[in-house]
Amino acid sequence: MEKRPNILLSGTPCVGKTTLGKELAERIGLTYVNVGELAKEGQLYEGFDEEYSCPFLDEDGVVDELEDKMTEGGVIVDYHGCDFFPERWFHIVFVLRTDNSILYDRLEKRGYSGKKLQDNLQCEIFQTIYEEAMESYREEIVHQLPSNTPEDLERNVEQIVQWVEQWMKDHN
Ligand code: DAT
Repeated sequence: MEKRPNILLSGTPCVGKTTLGKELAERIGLTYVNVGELAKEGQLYEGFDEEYSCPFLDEDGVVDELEDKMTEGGVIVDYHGCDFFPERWFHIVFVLRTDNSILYDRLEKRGYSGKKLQDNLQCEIFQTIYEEAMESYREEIVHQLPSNTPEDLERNVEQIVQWVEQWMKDHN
């Protein structure tokens, strides 16, 4: 069977992971997996986060759930964290980045306010997810992508499509 790469899309909530991931999946026929949705469907939670009034993700449960699919290849994974996936899963990691004022508006539109909104903005300002990615994967495979405008989206899609096509040529 033809080998296909696995791609991780990470970054602060609202940077555009879902938008990019779904568009990409459609364009190149890879499978899109939203880890948040997966957890919801399978009730892959453990314990409760009092600070944010939401359950903690059952990280091992998510990894077990995805293992077979990832081994097969051709999966785009979307999640706002990236340090608990096995490093071997991913051939490339993209961390999407959005300017503060734009991100503020997107978070507000999603219904975030107060501490939750501020914490997510800080997460982006301190490039928390980028650093998490650089610590969790080989630096050569971690890339940041600007994700502010529809033009950024289009450029990101084009670039990743090209990368996937080249990867498939090199590995098949
Ligand atoms: P995430 O999956 O990272 O939480 P999303 O894909 O749901 O983010 O996008 C959040 C909002 O921002 C949504 O209303 C779509 C919009 N958006 C995403 N990428 C964008 C881009 N490149 N330009 C303009 N708007 C974008």
